[in-house]
Amino acid sequence: MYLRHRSGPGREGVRALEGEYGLFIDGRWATPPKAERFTSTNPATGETVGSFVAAGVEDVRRATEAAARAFPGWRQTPAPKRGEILLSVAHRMRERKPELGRLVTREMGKVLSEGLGDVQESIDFIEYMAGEGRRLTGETVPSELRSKFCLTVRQPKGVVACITPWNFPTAIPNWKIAAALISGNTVVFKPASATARCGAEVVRLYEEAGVPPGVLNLVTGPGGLVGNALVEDPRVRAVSFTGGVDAGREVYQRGAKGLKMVHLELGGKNPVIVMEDADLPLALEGVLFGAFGTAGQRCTATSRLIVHEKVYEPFLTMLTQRLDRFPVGDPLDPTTGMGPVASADQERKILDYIALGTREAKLRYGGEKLRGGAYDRGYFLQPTIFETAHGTRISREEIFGPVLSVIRVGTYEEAVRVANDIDYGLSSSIYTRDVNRAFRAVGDLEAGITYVNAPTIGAEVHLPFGGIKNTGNGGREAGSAAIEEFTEIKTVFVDFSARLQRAQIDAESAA
Ligand code: UN1
Repeated sequence: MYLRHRSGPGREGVRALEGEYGLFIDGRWATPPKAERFTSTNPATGETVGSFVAAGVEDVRRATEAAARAFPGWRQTPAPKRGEILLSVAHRMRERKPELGRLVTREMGKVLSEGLGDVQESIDFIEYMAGEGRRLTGETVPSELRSKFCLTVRQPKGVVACITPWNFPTAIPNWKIAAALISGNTVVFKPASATARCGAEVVRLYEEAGVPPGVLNLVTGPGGLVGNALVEDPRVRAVSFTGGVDAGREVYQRGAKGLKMVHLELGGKNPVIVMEDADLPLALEGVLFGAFGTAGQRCTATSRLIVHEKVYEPFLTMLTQRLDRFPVGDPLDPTTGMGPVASADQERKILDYIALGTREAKLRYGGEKLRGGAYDRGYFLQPTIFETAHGTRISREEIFGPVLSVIRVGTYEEAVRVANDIDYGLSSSIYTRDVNRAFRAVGDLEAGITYVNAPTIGAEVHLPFGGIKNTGNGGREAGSAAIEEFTEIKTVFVDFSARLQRAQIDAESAA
């Protein structure tokens, strides 16, 4: 017997069960018999935020079957109608933004303004995709023959798997789900276990907005089991994954066996270059937000600061003095600059890198785990700055924490060389007042995203997002690129000449 959870419009829903969630398969919340459960916790306080089913292979199968059954009906639903449902999701999310923003902060630890920003990014993207339902454009081009019409149309891929990380627990799921659904696909969604409640609440909004049963399904559980089962399921035609490089490589390889489209958004080691003519107070605010916003746990976080020697010491002094007034603490308190890191695992990994950094570079600021009082309940680290030569491990490897490596350079050319000599290529930035140099940098920096006089974080949803090198495998999400990821192109030739016309052969003689 499945335990049915009360859920849906007009009813008490899962909150009545105090954050206890089932799987959402074929339009129903249910807990499989003898299911094991896991919990998510607040990284600031250690309190439990939600309890979830550790799904098994059999649950994944039921979810992909439900998605496959729902696919013919959903693909036939006119895209503008699909868009109306998305608009309703966005509307509901706007109404619940304060509550959802707090949930993001409670479950993931980013400060409340950023928790609300995460939800706003979801709303923006869902609304943008709703409008896309009235476009989904193809191309119309001339034929080489007479009385023949050539065009392309977009078709959905089928069942897609969306596997998402914990650092943007509502935004990244919505980037994937809304783009997949407007394109006519059906979805099986697996959120990161650490932020599964945010994932489940996102799904509830789609449910309440009237997404038909089976069109969006939720499975929770460990990536090694649930994620792999999803990627390998023969019904799944495409996979969209955001996470670490090692996991991404594995997803890619497993997907390749089934010749699936695998979209990967992986790591970054994003540089900010501060040139000698930069507006230093502006660069200071940008570096602070880029490096220590979300406690450095963004793929786009500023993790390398490349500074021209002429402004090196003054800029670093400004930065460290500013950090003295950058309180680390309760992420729900609006005066807090930085909250905890997301989990014990994260904390351990970051502290290991800090220990490594003290051996291979010079610790300039921070470097400690914060202790005493409320700090002891969570994973609070000091914002940390190392002065380092280019090439050290801390300046090359993705740490995903509030650790900034600062590298001194003598020229623009050296700055670009250092910026580009890295395995990743997501975001990049240059602060300079020289417009010629700024535009040169746009061409020179090897990355999917370049900012001028702005930090490496803060991408807007209607532009493509993604990177080169180990950051991904060539795709882009968000923007119009999102539609490309989730559709197949069909090329159509309509011959209305009422006779056989042969391309390449008859073109010369066509009358
Ligand atoms: C991520 O860190 O994976 O540009 C996404 C930004 C956000 C998205 C980051 N809009 O920082």
